[in-house]
Amino acid sequence: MLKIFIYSILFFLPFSVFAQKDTTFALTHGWTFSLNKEQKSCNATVPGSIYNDLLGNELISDPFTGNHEQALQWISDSVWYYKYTLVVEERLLLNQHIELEFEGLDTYSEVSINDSLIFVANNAFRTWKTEIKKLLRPGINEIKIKFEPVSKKAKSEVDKLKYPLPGGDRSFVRKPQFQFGWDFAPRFLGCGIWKPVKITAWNGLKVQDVYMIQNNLSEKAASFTADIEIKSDVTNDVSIVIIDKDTGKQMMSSVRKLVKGTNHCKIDFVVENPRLWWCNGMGKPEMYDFEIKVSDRYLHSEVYPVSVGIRKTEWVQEPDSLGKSFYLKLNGVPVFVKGSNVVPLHVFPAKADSSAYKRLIKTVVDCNMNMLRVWGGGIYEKDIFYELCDRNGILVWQDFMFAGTVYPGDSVFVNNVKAELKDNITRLRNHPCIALWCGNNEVSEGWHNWEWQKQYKYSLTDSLKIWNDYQDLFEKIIPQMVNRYDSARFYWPSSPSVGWGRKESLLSGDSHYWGVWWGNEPFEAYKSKIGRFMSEYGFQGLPSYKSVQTMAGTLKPEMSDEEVKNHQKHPAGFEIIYKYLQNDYSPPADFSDFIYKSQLLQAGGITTAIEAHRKARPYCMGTMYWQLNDCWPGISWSGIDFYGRRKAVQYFVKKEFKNIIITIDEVQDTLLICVVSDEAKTIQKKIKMKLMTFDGKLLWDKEIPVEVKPWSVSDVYKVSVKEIIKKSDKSSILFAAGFSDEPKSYIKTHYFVKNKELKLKPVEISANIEESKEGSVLLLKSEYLVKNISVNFKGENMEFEDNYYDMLPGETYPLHCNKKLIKSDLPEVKFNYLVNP
Ligand code: BMA
Repeated sequence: MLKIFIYSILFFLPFSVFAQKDTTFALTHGWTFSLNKEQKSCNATVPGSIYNDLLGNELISDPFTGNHEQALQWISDSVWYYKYTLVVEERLLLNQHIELEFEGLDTYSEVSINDSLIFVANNAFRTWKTEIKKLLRPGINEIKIKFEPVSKKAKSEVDKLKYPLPGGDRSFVRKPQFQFGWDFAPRFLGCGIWKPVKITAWNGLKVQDVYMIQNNLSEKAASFTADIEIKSDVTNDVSIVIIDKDTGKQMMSSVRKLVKGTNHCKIDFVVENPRLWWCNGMGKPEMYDFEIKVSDRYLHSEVYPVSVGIRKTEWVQEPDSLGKSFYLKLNGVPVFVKGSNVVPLHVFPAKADSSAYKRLIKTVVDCNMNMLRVWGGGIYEKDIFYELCDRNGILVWQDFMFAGTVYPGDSVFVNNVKAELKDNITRLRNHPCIALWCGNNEVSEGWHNWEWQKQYKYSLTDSLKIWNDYQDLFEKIIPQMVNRYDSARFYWPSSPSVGWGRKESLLSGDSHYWGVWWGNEPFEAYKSKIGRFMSEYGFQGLPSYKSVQTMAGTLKPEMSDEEVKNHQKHPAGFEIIYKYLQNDYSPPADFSDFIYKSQLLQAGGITTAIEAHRKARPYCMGTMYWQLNDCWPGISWSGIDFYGRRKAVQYFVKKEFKNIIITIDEVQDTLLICVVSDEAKTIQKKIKMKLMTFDGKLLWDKEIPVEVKPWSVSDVYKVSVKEIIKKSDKSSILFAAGFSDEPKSYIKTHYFVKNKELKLKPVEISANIEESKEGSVLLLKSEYLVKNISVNFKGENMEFEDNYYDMLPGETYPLHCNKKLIKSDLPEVKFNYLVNP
């Protein structure tokens, strides 16, 4: 016995005495950068970007203000050097493995350690990781990165191909496509270490990845396979334990044999009586947090956290008399998707911190959305984005990062893309929020409808080759990769499936309907151009005057100022807004009035679309407007501007996305009141309706009970317009309808003439303040109609729970805001509303 004991001590000694504790540390502080090797270095922020480092060192003017953009292009065309001094203690070198990992390098870069080259990186979407133990020495070590300009690198690729691609340089460069300039974004290519960098030292074994595969799901049980990828130095037995962190329950324990190298240990386990993951508005997004503990007899052990949401998703496409349905079933229940398209939160994505993501997702939840589309011209979002979507029940339509051009088909490009796909699919596949993978944004649409063949004079052979490359990438390679790494998830090759100019676009698949805006069709067209799943449609609205002041860098900005124009990236943006505006609104008095009216115009247009889409359920099962947010202080289609201020549309959307809404339509001589419900159960409601003059005279009213059936669209009331308005002046009366259990600002209003024909005049608004738990309540009242009131406090970023609604005459409207206001603040509360000259 003693012999065995001594023997085993001797056997384990070399391992146990020298076994180091695995450690991971981030290389965040201490980076420097310079323009060339000789120049003095300045402090750099990592993760970051060259533009922010230059700005942080006060070496350039703010790229976001005025028209500095042009003057700062040299930065993207220069070579930049980043450096890090790594002080290595002897202790670190005792570890068997030391790995250096860059989660993201933007883009063409050479990384060396102590002058030995370790990577030549060429894809901002990939992770770059390698062993560096052999290159390290005790004491001072230098990590150097040389970033080559995209323009130089891309040129050699462009020259290799004998025909041009519509995206020019950008088609060849695996870097966020919008950074090349987009119709809502500036052109700042830049470079940098845009995601975290870390060193991991480990010994014996290392868990590389855990893939949680949900097998079967019933009310009683959800069965899983955890596919645990472990790197091991030796052939060895390991114990693997899966623990539910919340309950402490051991879900499964198993001993597995590892061989030297990479191992996949598949462990089955069952969750009994599973709590399901639901999206916002349909239930709770229940999550399970597990810990996977792997340990061997040499005292090597690792605890790997992994979270899952238990749910079943199916994309249904069933032929019907008109075409083919296209909708998502979550846990067996059809989901009417309500959401928006999200673009990167910052042109230099490293600058968007977790609080920016938290604020955004909070707004998304508050606005009753259940899905976001991560648009293919941006980035595979950061982990925090998906974690927040998981925890808040926000489904994600995930595009791969290809947009608005065709791409090369050579093997170097394709292999680079394959590595990118593997990195990102494996990083994201455990997130329950991801509802589908989509190949690209508007690449198929562009090829079929944007006349590239003519514009670039492609020969028939070139055309065939380009289309063949397209099909290879988006219809073979990518689906194969999805199938290999995330086989349970649905893959959809391109969004939209058919371009909006073709009638088939409304019969099946998802649609981007741009007849309004790009096609100059009136907002009314939204009522008939309804597809199965509206994944894009939109209209620009200017950000608030305060935001325009900041972006222009002037106190009295005008639309014609170069500083303002530089923030409007659509070549005819202002003209299009103006044209639509003239149809409906009286001419703006000044730029500030133009801003205000542009917001109302946008809000009205998007409301028309959302109501039409929701009323068309189940034919149409999704509505996602373009776009939710901005990546810089720009003038765009967004609902929330870069500074976080909501435009009018965002307040409207919140109400239009509630599970149960009222719509009012005037069809010929009839007013139609309709109720749309996305609720799973029958709900009893009361609707109050009235017809009144702008100065408060009641002409007609009615209250009706309604039984709102699950997932329904029902006409609940109709009345002849003539019968109720009689001889009243149509330009000074309104019809209002609202649920009796909802706030007054939610009451829907209907007018009988265009906005510009309404008799709207300056009014007196009385305001009082009451304290509330979270801040204050403003009590607002006017004896005459206040149309689209916008309340502001010193122009600050103060959140009012609602804004831009109509205030009916003689009624008091309580308005909650998130700051404490006192009586003496009242003169600082400013109102804007619609007045016609
Ligand atoms: C959509 C998007 C973007 C674009 C937007 C507005 O189709 O996919 O490419 O910014 O239109 O034009």
